[in-house]
Amino acid sequence: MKIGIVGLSQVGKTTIFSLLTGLEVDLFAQEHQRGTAKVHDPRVDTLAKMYEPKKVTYATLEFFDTPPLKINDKKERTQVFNALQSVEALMLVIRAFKNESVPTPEVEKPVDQLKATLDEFLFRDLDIITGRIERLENAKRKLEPKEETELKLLKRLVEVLENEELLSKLELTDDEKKLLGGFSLVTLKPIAVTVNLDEEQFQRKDYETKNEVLKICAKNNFAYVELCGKLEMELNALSEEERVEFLKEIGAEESGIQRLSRALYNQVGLISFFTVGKDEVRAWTLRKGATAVDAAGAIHSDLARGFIKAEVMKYDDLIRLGSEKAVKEAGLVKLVGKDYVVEDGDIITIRFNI
Ligand SMILES: Nc1nc2c(ncn2[C@@H]2O[C@H](COP(=O)(O)OP(=O)(O)O)[C@@H](O)[C@H]2O)c(=O)[nH]1
Ligand SMILES: [Mg+2]
Repeated sequence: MKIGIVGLSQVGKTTIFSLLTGLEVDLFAQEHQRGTAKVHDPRVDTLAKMYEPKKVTYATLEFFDTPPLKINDKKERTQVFNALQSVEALMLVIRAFKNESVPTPEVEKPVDQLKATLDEFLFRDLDIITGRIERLENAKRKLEPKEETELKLLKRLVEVLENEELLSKLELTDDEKKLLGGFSLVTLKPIAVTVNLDEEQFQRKDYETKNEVLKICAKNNFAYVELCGKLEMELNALSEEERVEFLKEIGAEESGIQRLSRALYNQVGLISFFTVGKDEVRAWTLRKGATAVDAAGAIHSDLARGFIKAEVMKYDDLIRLGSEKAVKEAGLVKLVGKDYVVEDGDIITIRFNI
């Protein structure tokens, strides 16, 4: 799953990218960078304590950092979004932190940054769609029925965008989604808003225009995460033990980056199932609605091909009852077929034959 990090300049995009991926980055580099981030999941830690496996593997997300968007700068916008065509979701970063030594973004208030960035998203989609409409309308031939349908749909989209609304508010049929798939429209993608706070704002859990930011997020179904980039950088420099201690002191259970990775994961509609054993405890990624045979396929295509049944135990049952044996005795290990819809937190063993 690929996620693009976007926002105005000097809001902390590259800092957050570096924290998420653990990559050392040059803050002044302007080219796109990509890296992989672990999705923190305390359930994996708990399972690892229980099974003491040789290896522990977390789910991952892939991130793309981008150069800053500049307000009303079409060239810059095209560059940023062309690089993001393959991403499935966007993390939109805005800055609340105040620091005189860091130049302020083009607009200062967090809510104005959010609006300005969303406008860039809208403009991008309008550019793409109106370009396509022109090409269809200027075609020197009779349009095919499929193209007529497309043209009608595109005009519907333009109306939405011209009303300054995001395309994600539309209910599209599967056919319509397919028609639009190739355009990689920005405002159809899931969006998570991340606000970069300073320590003082982080402590009082407030910043200028927060209510307005929250309103926009709620209206558009954006995920919303607050974190303090500076604090995260300090946390990052600590050992695991010191980190736990430090987090306790500030009254948090996990770091902002850990929270962020999970919020993104959920926002994109992903769930995890687990495999457990002495060799490895591992979290695997599926889309909501995926079935047992999809789970088998995530592990290995052979398991999907030779799928017979899957044994499913619920993470919560395992924790509540304390052992796999106890879960079995309570009759809570279910044997399921191909079409079983996997739930987040299922612990799965595939029975297969090849
Ligand atoms: N004080 C403070 N500075 C930060 C924070 N996050 C990032 N910065 C600094 O802000 C500057 C811009 O950050 P950068 O990640 O390059 O922003 P980008 O332009 O959005 O990629 C850098 O000098 C960072 O060290 C933060 O939470 N607090
Ligand atoms: Mg940057």
